[in-house]
Amino acid sequence: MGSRRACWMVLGVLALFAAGRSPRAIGQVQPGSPSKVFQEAGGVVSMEAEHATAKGKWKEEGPDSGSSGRYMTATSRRVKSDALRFDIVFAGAGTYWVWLRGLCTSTEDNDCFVSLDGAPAVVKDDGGSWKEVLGEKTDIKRVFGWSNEPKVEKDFPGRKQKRVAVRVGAPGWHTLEIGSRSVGFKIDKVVLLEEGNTSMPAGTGPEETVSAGRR
Ligand SMILES: [Ca+2]
Repeated sequence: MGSRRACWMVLGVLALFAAGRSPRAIGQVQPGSPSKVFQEAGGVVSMEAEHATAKGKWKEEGPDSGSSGRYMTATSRRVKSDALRFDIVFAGAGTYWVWLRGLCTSTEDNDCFVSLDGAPAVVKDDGGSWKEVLGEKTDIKRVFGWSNEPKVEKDFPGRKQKRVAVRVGAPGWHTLEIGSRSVGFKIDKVVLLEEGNTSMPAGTGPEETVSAGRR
């Protein structure tokens, strides 16, 4: 083989390699890599779990037939610092219901931690005061579905009717974290709806509300 022919072959292989690589690199988000930044728009924040910044032992999986794109699975138990981190720009202060599109594998492993800027999520008690919760849970198995139910102590009054919220004290940057509490707990999408909006997200939920900004 002549040296010129060999040179053209090497260039051809390099070109094929580059062409094959670039489409896969676009839009690919790996756990732990810099993620999207989200924004509140019209009282809604919508975020794919796989677009969070994953810290610690979360595994990216899917897509499955019932998931919105890919999803994240917790692989550690009660390690709050193993968390999906969502950076969000809020246009205004307010109280937001935290809807999780998720599923659990058993009633023993059916919950996660939820915090905003390091403070645990809250529910309104029977007296109308906001109280911190242990976390958020779902009893949905096998197929992804929406849940807004708190994980609270068994003696918490009216616990079945309570709904998990986070309270945003001022406009601007805030950080929502979903911490690992149950092995095998899966989260597909997270949607925040302002307090006046009491409806459950439908289907796979609203389009992602992505911000052009960078933190
Ligand atoms: Ca998803």
